[in-house]
Amino acid sequence: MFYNLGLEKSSPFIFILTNMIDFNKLKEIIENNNSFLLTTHVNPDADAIGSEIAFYLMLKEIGKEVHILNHSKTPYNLCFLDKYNIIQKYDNSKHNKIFDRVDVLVALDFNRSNRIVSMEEGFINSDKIKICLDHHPDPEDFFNFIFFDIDYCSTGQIIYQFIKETNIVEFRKELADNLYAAIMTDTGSFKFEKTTSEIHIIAADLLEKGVSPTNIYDSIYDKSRFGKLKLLGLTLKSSQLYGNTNEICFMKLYQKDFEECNVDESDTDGFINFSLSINGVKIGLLFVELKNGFKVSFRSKGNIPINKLAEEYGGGGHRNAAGTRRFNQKLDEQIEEILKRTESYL
Ligand SMILES: [Mn+2]
Repeated sequence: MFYNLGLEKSSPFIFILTNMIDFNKLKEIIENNNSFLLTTHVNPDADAIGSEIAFYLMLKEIGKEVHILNHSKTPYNLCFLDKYNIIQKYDNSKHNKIFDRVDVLVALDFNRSNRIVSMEEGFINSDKIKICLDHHPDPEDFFNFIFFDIDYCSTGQIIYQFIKETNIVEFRKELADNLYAAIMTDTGSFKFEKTTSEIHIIAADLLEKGVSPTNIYDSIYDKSRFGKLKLLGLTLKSSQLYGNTNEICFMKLYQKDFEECNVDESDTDGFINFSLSINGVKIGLLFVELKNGFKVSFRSKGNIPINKLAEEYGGGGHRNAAGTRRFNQKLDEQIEEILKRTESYL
């Protein structure tokens, strides 16, 4: 059962059944095809990488040809998930033919083409089957099939549920490790809103498969390089309250800060959350100057739909956590305007 939300040929089929994804259709696509290209969003997090590796392991186990190509290099704290160095960084001159060589293109943990930056053109212009497994709202319509629901805490949870319901492969520890990493991080270590009793049951099941929560947490969060701590210091030092009611807290980082601390963009993971740790603050922003533009991370509390604000600037995300990237634009020229727009969301 599914709702066909698009009648026109160009519209994707969206498989949702009262908050459940139609896994039989996904299984059918997997069974009827032989080669797959998996990819995920720029600056990947553990849900992105964990989902890719889990999906890879599953497809390999049933004898498929699988490639993983990403726009970004895997952040160093997530490399432990990619034990066999399967993930390759996309290089247009080397890989541009792959989009038409495989049977199925699989988008994991993103639903907008601009999230894959250098791979965007090849991906959307391919005439192969394009599928999306994701938990972000408002998917774009360049996919043939979208398996998504915003009630899932993570893309990892979707893959977990798929394997559970279809028994397509046996649930091995390696698979469990990757899905646990995905779920743990996307729930903010089991504290965000979508941390339901069901999520804890899933976590318990993954622990039964041999996952060590201590090892996974330690690998992701407690093996940072020293420069990250220095960078956090600069980030916190930059924090300011904004607006008549002081309900907005923003922080900013510049390229010179990264150079000073000898770190990169991936080391800002988690910093944005400090902006919401202040009593009374309802919206947090982190501005980060990039080599070729800047990015903004947005967080909000309660019912403030901060993804709508991100959308105004070409980005997107979840209701309480979103972001955007502005290429070839100057951070300092836009901060004030973005903060003014932010105030209108209070
Ligand atoms: Mn995710």
